[in-house]
Amino acid sequence: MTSLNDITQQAGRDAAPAVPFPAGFRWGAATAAYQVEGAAAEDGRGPSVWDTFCRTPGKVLGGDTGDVAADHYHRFGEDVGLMSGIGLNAYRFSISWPRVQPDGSGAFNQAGLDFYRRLADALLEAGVEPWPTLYHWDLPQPLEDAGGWPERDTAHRFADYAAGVHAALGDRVRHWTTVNEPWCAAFLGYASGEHAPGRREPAGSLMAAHHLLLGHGLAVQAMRDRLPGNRFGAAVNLYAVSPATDDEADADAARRIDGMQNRLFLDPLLNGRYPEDVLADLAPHGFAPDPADLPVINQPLDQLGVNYYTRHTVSGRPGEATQAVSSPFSAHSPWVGSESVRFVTRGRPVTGMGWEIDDRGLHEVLTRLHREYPAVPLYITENGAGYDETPDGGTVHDAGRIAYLDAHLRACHDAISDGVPLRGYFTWSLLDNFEWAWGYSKRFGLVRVDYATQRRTPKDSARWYAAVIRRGGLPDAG
Ligand code: IFM
Repeated sequence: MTSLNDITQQAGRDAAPAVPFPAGFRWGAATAAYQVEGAAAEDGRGPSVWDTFCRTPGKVLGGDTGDVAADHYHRFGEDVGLMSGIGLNAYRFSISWPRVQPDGSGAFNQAGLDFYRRLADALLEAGVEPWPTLYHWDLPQPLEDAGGWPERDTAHRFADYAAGVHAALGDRVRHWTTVNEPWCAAFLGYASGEHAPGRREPAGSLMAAHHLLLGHGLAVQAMRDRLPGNRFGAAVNLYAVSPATDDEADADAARRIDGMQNRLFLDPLLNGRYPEDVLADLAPHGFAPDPADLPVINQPLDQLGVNYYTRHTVSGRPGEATQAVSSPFSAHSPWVGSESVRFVTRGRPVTGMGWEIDDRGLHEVLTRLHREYPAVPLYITENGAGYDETPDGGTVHDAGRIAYLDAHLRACHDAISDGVPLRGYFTWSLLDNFEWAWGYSKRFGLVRVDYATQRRTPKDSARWYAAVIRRGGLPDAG
């Protein structure tokens, strides 16, 4: 096994970067509670929608669950050691709502809060800044039983939960992310049913999206009132979107998908309104959110998290070659209001998820945000590549992941040179982990996890990333 010393020493031998990032840039990696923690029934944690979903036959590949995952709950000390070996100066993790407030309302579970206090302390001691996300999809089951995100009350429960976590951790955590990828939580969870809770209710999914945004706004209000010095934001999964051809129908398909994927979230968060064309597309589904919620959603943001993986190329004409956009389980579309749109494969190289690799799309997303929306400090809160991988001679030679990360970091650098206020980059993921409906079949980690032994093995990409951080940038493209 490669030791941490090896990681650091190799990084130390590298020359000054030809492509330097600004001083103070956050170099991070990300995980999420249900994907890494395990300890699903320990120390008072209650069930979440994902515990229930994983136990529903046919929902997750191989019948996998997050019961043990990467056992981060018990091994976080070792994992923090890995982070400092790589040289990360920030770690994005999520707080498990059912671990700290098992019923989703009412009493908090002190043992759950203590876990995150210990984690934050270990990080701070190692010089790694803790960046928690409050909601990465593990809704407490009792709240789902009461109607889930389509119910307005869930947004208020989320704000109460956020205030409770903030009271416990606000003294040691400065940067807070409210909701992660509300598009996925709303539309994979409540429209296509590929994700927990597996409901297929188009109208309900739209209200889920609205209430996730409302929950974000209410949570920011609740936390900022408690301790004004902290920094607050959300993390949205944005895509570059292109029409397959210059045909008008394809242009309209691109407008719709950009509307549902990007603008449905960015416009209320940053401008305090839903886009008119998207509201018109969604009117047949009865989407008529209360306009009084918009100023609540539109809280001043201190940071915006961008999760970027690929581009959508779309056609509005029948008969184009198409590809599934998310998992192989989808029988229903997550694209409410855009059902006639087809996703076109361009034949570019793909990751193990089947997602086309398109680093220029990241530059496009960042410069578009800078051009079209009010200025806010940006962070890449997720970016990475998942593959089916096998270890080779005590490590993993993940050249594909290194090439992916290198290309996307160059896109970030170009965006910074173009004036985009990009302040940090968190790769997805620190560790191999539970990839939702794909179970453990896809690996995104810088560090391999052998799930039978829980042994951690840094991959080539961990050493590569350590060298990038140590140099403060990338070498010449060569
Ligand atoms: O693993 C997920 C993560 O939970 C949310 N963003 C995308 C990642 C890769 O699919």
